[in-house]
Amino acid sequence: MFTKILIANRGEIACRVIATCRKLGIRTVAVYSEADAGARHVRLADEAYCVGPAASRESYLRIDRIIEVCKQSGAQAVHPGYGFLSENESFAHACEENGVVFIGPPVKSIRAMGLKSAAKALMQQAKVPLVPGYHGADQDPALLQREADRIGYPVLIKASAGGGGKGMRVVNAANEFAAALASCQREARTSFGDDNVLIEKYLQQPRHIEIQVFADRAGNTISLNERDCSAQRRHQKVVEEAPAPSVKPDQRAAMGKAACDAARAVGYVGAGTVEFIADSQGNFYFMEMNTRLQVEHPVTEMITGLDLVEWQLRVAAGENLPLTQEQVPLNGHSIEVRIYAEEPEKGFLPSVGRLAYFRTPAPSAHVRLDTGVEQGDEITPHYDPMIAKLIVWDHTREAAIERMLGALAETRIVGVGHNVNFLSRLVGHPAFREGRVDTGLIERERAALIPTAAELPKQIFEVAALAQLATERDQSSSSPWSITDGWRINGTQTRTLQFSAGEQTATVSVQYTSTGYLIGDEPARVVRTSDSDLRLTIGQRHINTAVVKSGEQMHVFLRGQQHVLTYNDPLVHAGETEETQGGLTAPMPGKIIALLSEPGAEVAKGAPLLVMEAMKMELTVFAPSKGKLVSYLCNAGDQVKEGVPLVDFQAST
Ligand code: MV4
Repeated sequence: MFTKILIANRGEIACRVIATCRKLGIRTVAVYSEADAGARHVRLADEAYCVGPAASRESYLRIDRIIEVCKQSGAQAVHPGYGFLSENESFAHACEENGVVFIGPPVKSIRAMGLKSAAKALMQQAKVPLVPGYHGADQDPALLQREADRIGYPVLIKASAGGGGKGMRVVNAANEFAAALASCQREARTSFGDDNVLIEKYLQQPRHIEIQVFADRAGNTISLNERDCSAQRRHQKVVEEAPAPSVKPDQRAAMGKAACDAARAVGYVGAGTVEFIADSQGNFYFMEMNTRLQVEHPVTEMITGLDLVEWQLRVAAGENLPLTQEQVPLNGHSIEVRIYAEEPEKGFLPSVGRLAYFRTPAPSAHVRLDTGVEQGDEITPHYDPMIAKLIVWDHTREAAIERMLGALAETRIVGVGHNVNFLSRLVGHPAFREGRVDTGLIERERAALIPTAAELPKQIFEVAALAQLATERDQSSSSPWSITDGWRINGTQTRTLQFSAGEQTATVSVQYTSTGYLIGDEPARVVRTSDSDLRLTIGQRHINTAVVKSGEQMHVFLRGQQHVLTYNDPLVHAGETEETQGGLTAPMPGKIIALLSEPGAEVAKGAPLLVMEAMKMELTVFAPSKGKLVSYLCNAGDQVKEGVPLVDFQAST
């Protein structure tokens, strides 16, 4: 086994690989871009090397730099994760040339599956089921038209060099074919530099079912069951599960065999995924093979109890597969959702910003969370906006759905927009619950999954009001209500709190009583059980909720949905005048360029103290008043996060 490997990736998958290495006693080398200097994968690895600026092209995709770090660090092998260089033939080849083991399939397998027409021809020879279609070399438009007519409409034209849904055109009738062909070829030429196409019978709303395969160098190839990844949006997977709700044991066996035949046909070694589409009659057809570990591998791990990264490392180190096909377990049901920094309400617009608050359910035998970020970290525009993968397991699919809804309700994210509410609605949707999941589900049920902003019920505001009062009570030493006068002394026993949410405004009046509060004529109590969790009682109702304040915003987490309100706090604006605005903490994430003064120096108000570079601009941090620069808390060259103290400064009076 290796003693040290390099992980040529970032984010959750880099952290995931590091976890297995730690378990096996393998030392880890991380690479990172300038934007990721403080990232979780860098913090977790034993060593880390910067490979370039934020842009992936200049860092995570720099084959030369990554090979250089292998040599420098003495890493014996490279795990490419997914995305980036994971299916890049040149990278796999460069590793080989430099005596570093590429933890992935042989170059020839990557190449064989890279071109779809050639891959389909190979699959045909191996008797893997294919959608009726044409994947020949002759690209004469008249011939292609005849082939489409023969297959029968609707047909799908696909770019031969494409994948993941790029460059596809549906053609419903013969007279639309020529125009669709020309448009597909144009897109293929610009996107892939190759305008070859193939034609297939178009299956309406198929299921996406994929088989996890594993092969070793001794020629053993096995299937680790299937995953259903039909819940997608624009070819981006949203929910994945294993086993597939529609697959019966004999179809599983047939798909598993077909997937192993596909892998053998290209001399596969390591972890791979053979993707099929399936119709409602149980027919299935080969689509493509992904020659890497996939994002959704955890659901397979949950139902098999296996560590797929461990298997990858063992196979790459020359060991044989530890199980035979008959020994592969299939226990219970697992579901994964991808938590993205994107706003479904705004057309799934990606969101960036700092994770001001980030709480997830405690890991257990039922709940797993794979992430590359922690509270306080930044979601940047440079990379994929996935915040985390939440994975659950239970004995049955129904129980797993309940687990997922519970785990989503315990997921609290404040600071960036996210899709958690959307995921709760999707997993809780009747069609999903009943296993009626196909590739058209999200689009069809859009209205139910992304409701337009409705009036919030009064109870949300009552919860926010009680949370606000409880916060004041819990911080009573610093609460102006207890310092100044108070309501007790003055007999001001009623508080009136004002909130807004979008266009809506609400006023909640709360009376203090000896045992708690009175809202309307209902007695209320508040028990705080964590920094955000509250147990409320209003009248006879018991309400478990969580409330996170972020400036004037209050995020109320109630019954699996997150609501954002504004609390119009009369005190916030009262105390503002004396504050010197920020100044000595980093106003945004960036890099320290120069320190301009000396520790111990007495400086005048407005004296420049340091220069940093952020968002491609230089900005200077000035002394907020006359005073003493006690010490610098950073060095030139440091990458700093927003809010990090930069200077210990003592104002003189
Ligand atoms: C298809 C298809 C219908 N019929 N092929 C899209 C991604 C690529 N891997 C294959 N894709 C499809 N190929 C035929 N002959 C429908 C899709 C498809 C799809 C497949 C899987 C998951 C989501 C999808 C969404 C739209 C279309």
